[in-house]
Amino acid sequence: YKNPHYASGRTTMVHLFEWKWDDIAAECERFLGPRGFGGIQISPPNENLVIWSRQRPWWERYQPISYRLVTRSGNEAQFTSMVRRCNDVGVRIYVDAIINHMTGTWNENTGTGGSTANFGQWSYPSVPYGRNDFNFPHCVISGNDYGCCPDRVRNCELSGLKDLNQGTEYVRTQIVNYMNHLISLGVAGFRIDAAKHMWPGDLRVIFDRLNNLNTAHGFPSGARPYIYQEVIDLGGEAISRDEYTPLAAVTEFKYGMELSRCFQRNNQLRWLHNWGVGWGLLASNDALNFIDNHDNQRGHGAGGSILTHKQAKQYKGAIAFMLAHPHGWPQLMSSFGFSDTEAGPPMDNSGNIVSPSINSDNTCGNGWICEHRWRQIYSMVAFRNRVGSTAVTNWWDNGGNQIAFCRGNQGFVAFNNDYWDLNQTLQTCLPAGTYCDVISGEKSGNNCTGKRITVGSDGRASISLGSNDYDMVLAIHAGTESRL
Ligand code: ARE
Ligand code: CA
Repeated sequence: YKNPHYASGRTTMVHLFEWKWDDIAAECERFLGPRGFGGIQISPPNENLVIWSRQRPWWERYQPISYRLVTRSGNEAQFTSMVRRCNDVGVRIYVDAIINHMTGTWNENTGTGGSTANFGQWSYPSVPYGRNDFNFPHCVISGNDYGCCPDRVRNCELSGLKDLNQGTEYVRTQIVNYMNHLISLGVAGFRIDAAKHMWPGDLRVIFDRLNNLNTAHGFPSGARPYIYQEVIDLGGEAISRDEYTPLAAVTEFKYGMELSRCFQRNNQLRWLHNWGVGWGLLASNDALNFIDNHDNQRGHGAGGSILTHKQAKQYKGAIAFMLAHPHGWPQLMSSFGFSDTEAGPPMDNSGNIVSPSINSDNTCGNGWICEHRWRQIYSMVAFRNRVGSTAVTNWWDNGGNQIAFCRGNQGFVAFNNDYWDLNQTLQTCLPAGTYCDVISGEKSGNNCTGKRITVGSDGRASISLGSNDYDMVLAIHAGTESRL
């Protein structure tokens, strides 16, 4: 369950938070496929409770009312078409699977596909689930429970969301049927929402009953779904991520927390020379890494000060480091803009999601941020694809916040997070020639709209990164996007 089954040469997925299926299909064909993205985490595809009393918040999608594939993102036909069109251009789809719980208790009780529920009876007729399918006696998780009481974290309700009992054969069967339906439609794997709140033994039974990936969508025969479990473990709790790594991959929340500290100048970049397990991170193949996610970019989920698109220069620095460094499997966040942390995606008066518009410089409009379309970010996806599994070599630092390193003889990257300029002759490990820095600009024909770097026959080059430059990163590599 730890192989993402990306198409050959691809390495990186992006979370297209709250995007519609038709828009994702188009994005695969016009951008993600051609630019070498490996996959997409999509918002939950199953029917959720409609919550008009809170102006349709983004989090209504984390309140399932059935496993029918109908949401504000689209219906089953649109979902099916999206998966087909994305797989056809080499981009995999990963589903955010909410299998710990159903809805909370609300006055409204209608779903995005018209299903209803009777919360007082724990009744969800469209599955169907009833009272016997939930954990009793009914209890709600408190903040203290995380420190002491694994049984309460797993058998009580997460913020009042009705807690399914995955220990029963019936509940397991409904969940497995839902996930196998998605596998039959061609998805490559799952994010397991709230995995900390389910017993590892129950999850193992569920995972082992999943079908192999659909060979009609280009997966090799016998391929198991990629599974990454959402377990927030910053240390000090009764439940550890180590209980889940024997099952499948795990979301590495320490990754973004530590890199955010570094790029916010609360820790020096020079210490990153042994970034990886030396920092207490998960083993590389166990880790789904990211800087921010849909929760912590808006103060939900784990605490800490996390970089987001709102602090663009530092954020692009942290993302570039993630994509330049070989540890783990990286995931990018692609957001809609917000000031209200509860607000849902751009929508019209009827609650329909408004599609992103695409500007001539590749960026998005209509309220969408589309970090994955920022040049400094998508260029580093190509960098990562190019350098492959090469090692970090020729680490250089100035004893502070200026660092540089090579990836084999395929790529070179430098960072300046100091208050003064970086002007150094450094070993790039690249063949002699002229390269275009893919951060400050890009190749256009035989020209470079950014910094030109001349690598000598000894592999060395003069590197400049001013403290007032628009970006703090410089990156060149042996691929066609950079080599002049
Ligand atoms: C909403 C309302 C609530 C209401 C509830 C029920 O906000 O006020 O009581 O509905 O009606 C998201 C939102 C929630 C939202 C929920 C359902 O974040 O606010 O509740 O959707 O609509 C814990 C879990 C972790 C979880 C985070 C948010 O361990 O699994 O909390 N993250 C996932 C998703 C979320 C989603 C859910 C789970 C639920 O990514 O987007 O919630 O499906 C320590 C612990 C962490 C703990 C954290 C916060 O750091 O280590 O484990 O995270 O505290 O409690
Ligand atoms: Ca539970």
